[in-house]
Amino acid sequence: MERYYQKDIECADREQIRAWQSEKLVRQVQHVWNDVPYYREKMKAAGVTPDDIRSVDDLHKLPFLSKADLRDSYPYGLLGCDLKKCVRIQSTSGTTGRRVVAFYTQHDIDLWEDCCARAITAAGGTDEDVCQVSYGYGLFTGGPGLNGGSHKVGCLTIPTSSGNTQRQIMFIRDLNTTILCCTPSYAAYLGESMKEMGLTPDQIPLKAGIFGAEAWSEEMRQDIQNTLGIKAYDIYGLTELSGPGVAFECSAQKGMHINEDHFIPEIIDPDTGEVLPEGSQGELVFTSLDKEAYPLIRYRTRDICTLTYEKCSCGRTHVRMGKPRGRSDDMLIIRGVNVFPSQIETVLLNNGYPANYQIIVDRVNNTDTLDIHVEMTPEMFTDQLGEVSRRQKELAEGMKSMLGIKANITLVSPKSIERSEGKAVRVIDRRKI
Ligand code: DLL
Repeated sequence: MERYYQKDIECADREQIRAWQSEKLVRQVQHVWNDVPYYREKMKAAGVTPDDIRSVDDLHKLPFLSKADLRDSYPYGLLGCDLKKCVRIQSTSGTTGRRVVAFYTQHDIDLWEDCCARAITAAGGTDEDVCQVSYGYGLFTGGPGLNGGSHKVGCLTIPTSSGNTQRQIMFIRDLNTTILCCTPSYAAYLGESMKEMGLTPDQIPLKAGIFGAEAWSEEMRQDIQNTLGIKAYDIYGLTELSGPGVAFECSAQKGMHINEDHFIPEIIDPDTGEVLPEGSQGELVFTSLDKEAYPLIRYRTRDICTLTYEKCSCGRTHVRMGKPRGRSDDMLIIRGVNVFPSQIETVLLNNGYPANYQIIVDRVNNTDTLDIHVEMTPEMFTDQLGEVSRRQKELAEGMKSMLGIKANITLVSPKSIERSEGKAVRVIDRRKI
């Protein structure tokens, strides 16, 4: 049963998709004008009224919303309906400043879970599957979103939440879990733990994984797929727009289809705000089309990626986003050079190291320093100093050619870098600027 492969919507032609988007956009803009004074003021300041918005072609006239707007209007300033109609909040995992609190009506939750159900279906999930949801449950959207999607698909759902690795593995083996949902870093850790227990991929019942909530490289995908013997699918989303399921990968594994019946994406130049042509790399901006409680227009995600409208071999026509290469605010500027953690990860995985590393940036005598601590695998572990220093030098050269700046590499013993059960913390920036 594939109730959530909604072919009439997911494979509609472009003209049809634009017609739906235009109709919904007009309605959504009227909704925020009437019900969200904060955004109405922004529209007035930009000299736009709902009458100016007749189709998707007018989208660029509308003002952007940024994370700062969300924080300034905390907690109720962007609420689009009577609080009485809301049935849930979720909140971001942000570590600095005020949290973002997103509100949901029952209708909003239904649509969100539909999006997650599409993602599970695209990963091959049906009501025959056992789906273990090892994303955190609670304020974080990962657990609740995929839990709801899994129910809709009709999978037997195991709500383990994150953590307690031995118990995760016990459920996978005893209940024959076929689909695993968690962050890619936790999937890698589960794989490593199962390997240590002597389990080979054919002894692990999993067939697919739905991994997201943080940036991960193609190399990391290969690693996870090989250790667990699965196909690993990417999934994207953010609390402000509902949670996971804004976009998801299909069997082609070539970019994530954005649920265009619910969201309009744009790519802009993060410095000027100018909308960029197809294929350009820039900041991803979303307009939600159906949300009642927390409708966001032209919300700047700060995620950097590209969009492609090229035909996908799976038959879906919804636009695909490339893997975000980190957030614009994840980007480190070291000695004036832009460095993304994902570039560092690519060098490590290409050289046979696991994705267990920590990036430490500091400023000594007014000069930025970049130190990368990298775990060795048990196979490469040695106490011969000459061999360790040869490896460090080799890796430093690889980093120099990828990043264009010098990095100090320290190889550390296996398992010495703390593992994460949710989003991994890779960067420690000690600079006081
Ligand atoms: O991370 C929602 C989510 C849960 C997505 C489970 C996928 C799976 P937030 O905590 O609000 O929500 O963080 C959103 O995480 O703006 C991206 O920077 C990053 N992110 C999410 N998915 C991906 C992905 C959830 N597949 C922020 N690849 C987003 C890269 C991702 N980064």
